[in-house]
Amino acid sequence: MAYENILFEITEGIATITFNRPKALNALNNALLDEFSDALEKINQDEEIRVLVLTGSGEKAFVAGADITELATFGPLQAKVFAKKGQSAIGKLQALNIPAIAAVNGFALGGGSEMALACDFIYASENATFGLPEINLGIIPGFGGTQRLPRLIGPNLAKEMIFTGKMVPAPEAKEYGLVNKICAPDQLMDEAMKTAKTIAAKGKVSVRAAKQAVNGGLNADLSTGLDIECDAFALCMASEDAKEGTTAFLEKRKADFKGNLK
Ligand code: CO8
Repeated sequence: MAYENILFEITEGIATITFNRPKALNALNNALLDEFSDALEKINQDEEIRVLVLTGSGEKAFVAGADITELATFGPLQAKVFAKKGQSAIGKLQALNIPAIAAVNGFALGGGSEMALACDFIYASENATFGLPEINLGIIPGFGGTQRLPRLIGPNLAKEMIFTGKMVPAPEAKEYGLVNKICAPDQLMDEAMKTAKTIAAKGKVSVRAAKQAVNGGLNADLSTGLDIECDAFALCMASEDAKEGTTAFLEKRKADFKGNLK
């Protein structure tokens, strides 16, 4: 599939997807969601890719939400199809077998916030603004915001954001626990890439297992979560990386993970 609404690059095992409709502040339309979904499938099939970084084109926006021009033409059935398409793409992002970092470089509104919420963590530029302003359009978040936001920042802060549609600047978003790190705008991608490289240098099996254990346990009770962790731990112990990591420690040298899924 040719991409016209996203940029997709892979460098040294790190994939970058850039939402690329800067004239519409990278708003999510049908075509963009199809391309995004296609790129995520490619990433999941490519064992050489270790980390995904998501960002937006231009200085103003990560993603300013679903494309309201397109949204305004939908009847209820089209709205349901579009909401399912967005949820499926964003679900694929959350379920990606490698870590995904959102580098939020401006407005992350509506579907844009929901996209960032499905990443494993968020770095934001000083000028980033988060929000779920759907209430101002007479609708509600439809790409998972009513579900993922309360799980991340707690129900009360999430409800305040959803009921008021308020804009949340980066420092406040960090206080909420929505954002891990705030960076100067010109440092944002460097910081995200630096962390991506750190993760990419770890064992491939253990990084994937850690993500599965955390995500698998989040929606389960503690006892089920601990079982998930045990299974993931056992899987790691069978890997070449665990052999290398423990041997390197005992030999007092730095581990040299080969990047195999064995
Ligand atoms: N969709 C389409 N176009 C957009 C969007 C958008 N979401 N946001 C901005 N644009 C366009 C503007 O129309 C404008 O285009 P043009 O230059 O042709 O007039 C251009 O981008 C620049 O925008 P502004 O001139 O408005 O820039 P400002 O700096 O004045 O304002 C804002 C920036 C505050 C981000 C403002 O553009 C804004 O409020 N945008 C809309 C934000 C919003 O409400 N997002 C939520 C959308 S709904 C959603 O995401 C629901 C997801 C679930 C859907 C479920 C489906 C059924």
